[in-house]
Amino acid sequence: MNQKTIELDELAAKLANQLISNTEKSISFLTGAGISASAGIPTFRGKDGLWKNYDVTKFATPEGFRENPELVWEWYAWRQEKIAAAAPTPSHKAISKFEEELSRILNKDVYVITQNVDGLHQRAGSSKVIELHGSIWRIKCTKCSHKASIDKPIDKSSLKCPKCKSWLRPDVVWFGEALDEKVLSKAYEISAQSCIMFVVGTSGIVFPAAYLPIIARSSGALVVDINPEKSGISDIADYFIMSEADKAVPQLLKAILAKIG
Ligand code: BJW
Repeated sequence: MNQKTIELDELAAKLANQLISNTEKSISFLTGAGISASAGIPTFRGKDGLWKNYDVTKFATPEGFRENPELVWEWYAWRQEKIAAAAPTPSHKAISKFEEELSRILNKDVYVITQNVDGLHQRAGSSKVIELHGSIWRIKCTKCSHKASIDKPIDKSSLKCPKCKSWLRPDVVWFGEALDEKVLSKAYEISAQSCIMFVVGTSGIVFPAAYLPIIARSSGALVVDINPEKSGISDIADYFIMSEADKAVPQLLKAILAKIG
């Protein structure tokens, strides 16, 4: 992909033009762990990533859970504590504000498709959030159909299903597990009818999430990748902004709104 160097103001003008001239299409964000990094929630990969010190096959696979559910729950309870103590970042807030303003000015929908399980987009006020990999704030039974939402870190003395006494597990998607069919179809549909897809803070190497920018681009969207390091998406994106999310997302979205407001 032949990406040119472009000033933020010129990029904002191109993106404003794209969203004004595609009246029927919406805007989407595909987000990953990097958007929550400045909230103090560790990413998975990279030098400060969770998996630098942990073995993924022990923590994010059904086999790992079957082998040692207590250990996996310990890891999830630790992450729940970290997430509960965190607040949405300037980038989460800017995306929510962008949704509000685009709805008001152009009656345009803004969707967030997130791989994160932390719920920070919803806490920032985004209303159209698709959680591809589930939520750390839901639990489900490994045997029966029991599911529940939780609003605080799990009590480690109640890890068994209240109905059938089997192990409860976090309602998240581990490697080798299928994503929820309805959630994935909605994500494909949104990607195909986006005129712009912003990709923020994902390594872009986990599928099927990594297909979404490809679908968006082949359906006519402009794809903007924002990441301090080159990601799996950077080369297929129309624009790659090499930056931490909080240094680029609020500024870029504000500049777009200024062009259309
Ligand atoms: C910043 C920043 C700052 C840092 N600002 N940015 C096709 C091809 C190849 C493989 C496959 C394929 N299809 C399926 C597979 C296998 C597998 C897969 O993709 N493997 C790859 C690793 C090769 N996929 C699956 O197994 C999926 N299931 C599936 O496809 O099932 C098929 C099936 C069908 C029918 C029946 C049965 C099966 C499931 C994938 C589930 C992923 N789950 C996890 C855990 C979720 C729960 C939890 O959170 O505990 O999801 S793994 C982990 O990776 C988590 C994340 O959501 C996901 C993506 O990570 P993300 O968000 O990109 O984070 P990082 O850490 O990788 O990157 C952070 C980025 O932020 C970096 O780029 C930094 O530079 C950047 N950054 N600071 C902005 N301040």
